[in-house]
Amino acid sequence: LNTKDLEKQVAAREAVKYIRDNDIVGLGTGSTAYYTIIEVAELVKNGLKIKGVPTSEHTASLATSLGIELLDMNAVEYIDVTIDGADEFDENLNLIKGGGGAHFREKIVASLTKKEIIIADAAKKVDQLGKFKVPVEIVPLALNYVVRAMAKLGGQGAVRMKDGKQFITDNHNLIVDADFGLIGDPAALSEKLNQIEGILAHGLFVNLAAMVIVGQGTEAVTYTK
Ligand code: DER
Repeated sequence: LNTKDLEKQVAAREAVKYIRDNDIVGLGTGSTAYYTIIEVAELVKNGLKIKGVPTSEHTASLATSLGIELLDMNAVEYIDVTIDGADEFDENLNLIKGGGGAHFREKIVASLTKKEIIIADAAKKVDQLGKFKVPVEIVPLALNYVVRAMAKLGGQGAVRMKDGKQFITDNHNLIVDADFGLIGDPAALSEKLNQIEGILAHGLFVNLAAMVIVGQGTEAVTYTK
């Protein structure tokens, strides 16, 4: 594993220490959350009794292939602990997520979760959010309206492409990655984006993370508010 992957694994191994027997565990999406799923599968093999709630079809199939029993998010009233990645996090544990295109389901799972644990390699820590563009999941018929509305807020949005075609999410929607520049007040921008009809979910996760665990070399560093 290269340094960054080792840091992801270090963070994942620290995060799974918060999982208890009979927990309902939110399973994140992305290359960092991947290491969590591997660790959880190992614990399940050794007798840990948990049920997982996946944040994407990709995570669902990976978890199932590794023997983790899954629940649909409609089957639970709360989730005990979720372990997920992020594209950026700041000192207030506000996040930008959605780099993997899964942030709508991730945000629902995070909203259901008692203890939302974010894991990351050291490069994800920033002073101010915004170097990473804000992913916004949009219902296709509202695309042009939403792009214009975000432009009025100072966000230049471009539809995410994959293999030369518009990227389609698990929920059959589009993603626009919007460049707002450095974001001085993530909570305020989040509120404004929440007002735009046609946005299913945006990647600013404000006041959702309980802690962020960062792999720094071989050490796990835990940030709390
Ligand atoms: O799409 C997502 O929200 C992912 O969690 C993403 O933000 C982090 O992906 P990575 O762990 O592959 O960098």
